Formats: sequence, C-alpha cells, structure tokens
Amino acid sequence: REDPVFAAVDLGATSGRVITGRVGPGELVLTEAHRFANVPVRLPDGLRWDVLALYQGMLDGLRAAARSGPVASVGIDTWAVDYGLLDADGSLLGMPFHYRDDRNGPAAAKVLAGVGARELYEVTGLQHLPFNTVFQLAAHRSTAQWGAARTLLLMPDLLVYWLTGTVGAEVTNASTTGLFDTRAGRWSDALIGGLGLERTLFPPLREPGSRAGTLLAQAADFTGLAPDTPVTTVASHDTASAVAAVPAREPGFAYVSCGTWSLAGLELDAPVLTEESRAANFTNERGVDGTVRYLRNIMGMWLLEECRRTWARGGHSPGLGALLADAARARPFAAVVDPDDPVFLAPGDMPSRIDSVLARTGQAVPDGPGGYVRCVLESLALAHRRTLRRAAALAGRELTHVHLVGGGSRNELLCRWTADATGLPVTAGPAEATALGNVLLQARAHGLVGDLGGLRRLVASTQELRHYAPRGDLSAWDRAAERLEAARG
Ligand code: LFR
Repeated sequence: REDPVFAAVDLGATSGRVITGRVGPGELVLTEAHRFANVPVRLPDGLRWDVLALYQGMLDGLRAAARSGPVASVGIDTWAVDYGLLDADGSLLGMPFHYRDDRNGPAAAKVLAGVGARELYEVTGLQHLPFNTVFQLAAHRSTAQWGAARTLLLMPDLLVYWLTGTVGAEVTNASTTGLFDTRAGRWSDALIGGLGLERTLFPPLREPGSRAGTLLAQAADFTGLAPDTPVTTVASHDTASAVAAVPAREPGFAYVSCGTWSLAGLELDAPVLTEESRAANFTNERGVDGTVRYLRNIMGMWLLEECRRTWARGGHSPGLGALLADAARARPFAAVVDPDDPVFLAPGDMPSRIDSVLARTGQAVPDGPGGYVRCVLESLALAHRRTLRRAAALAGRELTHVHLVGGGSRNELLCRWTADATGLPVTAGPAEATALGNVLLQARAHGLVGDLGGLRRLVASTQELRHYAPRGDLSAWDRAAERLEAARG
C-alpha cells in the first residue's frame, strides 16, 4: 500500500503554491504540483489582494495534485492579519485589502488613542504593527460596505469557506488580529465590545488538526478530487506552520523563519506580557498545541525582493546568483540600516529609500547593486542577532543554537552572516518549512505522526539541512551593531 498524500496550499506574498506531501514511517517527501504569481492590485481606494486569482490558482493546483494520485486531505495556510467580509448571504464584500496599504497608520493611531497600547498588549500580547487586523477594521468601518458585513474571515479561512461552505477562525491566525485574548485562548469579548465591533462578526475558533469540512461539489468537480476529500484545519498562519516544522531535536531552540519577513524568536509555553516585552515590541502569537510564538517581525527578504523589482523596472535585472556573488565581494560593513524602519514597509523604490536612510544616518550610499545587497543582508543578520538576544533576555532563556528556515535559508550569505553575527551555530533549512508544517499537521490529524517533537524529528531526519559554525571574531559585528544602535538614536 502506498503512503498517503496530503495537499498543502501555501500562499505567500509573492507566489502561491500547491505542494503534495507523502508521509510514512521515516518518509516525508514534498512535490510541487503548481506555482502561480500573487500580484496585488492597486485600486483607486487602496492596495488589494487579487483573491479570485488566488482562489483559481489554488483550484488549478489542487487539480494538478489530483492528477498525480489520490489526495487524503487538503490544508491551507497564508500570511496573517488580512481578511474578507461576508454579507448576510455569505457573499464576499469587495476585494480584501493588502496589509501594506497605507490606510492603516492613521487608523492605528485612532484606536490607540481609545484603548491604549498597554491595555491592548496585556490582553492580546501582540506586537504593534500598523496593519494588525484591529487597526484595519478601524479604517474599514468608515466604508459603505461595513454596514452589510456579517462575518469576518481571515484569508485562509475565506479560502476554506469557498472550498467547503463552512465558517471558522483558525487560532494561530486569529492570534494575529489584535482581538484575541492570548491567555484565555479565545476572542476577547471585552476588546471587541469595547471597540464597538459586533461580536457576531467573529466566527467560532478552530484548532489545527480538526476537520474543517469536505469539498463542495463544484470544487470536487473542477479539481477532480474525491467529493468526500476532507479539508483539514492546519496552522493556517504560515509562520505557525513554519515553526511547527523547525527541525529541532530538543526544546529551547531559537528560530528565524525567513521569507518576505524574518520572524525571529523562541517557542514558549506561556506568553510574556511584561512592559519591557511590549516596549521591545515582541509578540505572543499562538503556535501549534497551545505553544506561544514569542517573536518579532523583521522586514526580511522584502528589502532585497523590492530592490530587485525596482532594478527590473529600470531595465536592469541581474540574476540572484550574480547579485549575491557581487555582494560577497563588496566591502564589509560599508553601510548598515535598521530593517525595522517603517519607511521600508510600503511597496516602491527600495534603493532610494535605503539611500535616504543612509543619508539620515551619515553613511555613504553603496556602489552598485552588490553593495545594496550586502547592506541589506548584513543589516538583516544584525537584526536577527539583536532580536534573538532580546527575546532570550525577555523570556529568561539562553541562546545555544539557531534554526533558520524558509526561503531565506537558501541564501548562504544570510545564513553564514547570521551565524557570524550571533556567534551561534546555525542550522539552515528546510526552505519549505511552511509547506512541511502544513502537510505534517494534516498527517497528524490522520494519525500518522505523533507529538510536535516527533513531527520535528521526522523533518530533521528526512530534509536536507546545512550547518554553519560561527567564525571566530565577533568584534566587527559588535562594532557594526553599535553603529546601528547609534543611528537608531
Ligand atoms: C509572514 C507573515 C508574518 C506576518 C506577515 C503579515 O508571511 O505571515 O508572520 O506578520 O506575514 O501577515
């Protein structure tokens, strides 16, 4: 008998994929069935996700998966915080907003004038990001659509709804909204009521591992999947799926989930809700099995991706390999920036924004693309170091080892410099941590793998990993870190 195959739908900020995973004793093999671009669209009233293209891409991907053999279940993960609103008929009201839309900043300030950042943190434990759902909703309320809204569905839950007709809110993602009580593990009725939001907007919570439903006839017909194919609730926040698949052999590890964002932190049993933690802007998002993802967002490979898009618009598109080779040859520590600078958040010309930050901090602008890439990667390595050290200090833990997972783990310079800057051994990979986490949660729901530890051991023993020992002298990194601190003011 063949080992069962699970289909993971993993939508990222730049592309969506459907990946199948074959799981058996000592076996975990991923195959990409379909990949499609995710291109946000700027409408006159804001930056939107093309959710119909994403849904169609997912269906095309599931059809490709079905052609390769029987599929035991489907699971869906995406980025966090974004949502669609349904009316009383269950129809989607407009295209969901993109979290990089700039309506959120002013709305966040308004909400915080009412609730207070401390009170919000005490309940939700969520880092402040201007695009947290709670702030997006404050902006959305002034629209005509709002009066018709009856149900809020986060992105993965919206896609599950279109596949199955069932409505729910998966907890790892609900914990990124700013309306979730992190200690109680429930929607915060007090916050929802206090902000004047209808409690009935927020659907019942779902735990990863539960069954969301089975395919609606139209989805089964189109994809060729069996009509009774279950859609399993996975850790639908992509970062939660990635952390579940960190190939750690024992607890106490630190991680950086590195893609469009770098999410750097620890896995804890309980949230850290101190004032120091809030001031350092650490988040307590839900992980699998009630764990806490204690981490901070760092702007991540977005800086590099957006530089490359800017250069391509100017007719200059060197391949990534050539750029990285140039970066390796560029002068070390010529320029460093704080990746967390809010100026980098919106889409647009990234090299000019780096120039403006360098001018503001009295540094010379890089000489050519390789210099920019070096600046970005060294700055990210420094941000990884700073964030992991802060996380450990705030949580009362010691750092011994870093796991770098996600697409960024393919970037050897980033892995190497993260090891050198932190002075810690780095294990790099798997690059497909999110899809693995998605597949493994489905496999576990089907009784194939054990607890979180067992699941991680299966990743460690089956996936290709690379190891980076820190290279001696930390002092150059210390000096660069000091320069950066001084520039941050
Ligand atoms: C990563 C991620 C981060 C979240 C950001 C926006 O893909 O999900 O965890 O903060 O996207 O949703």
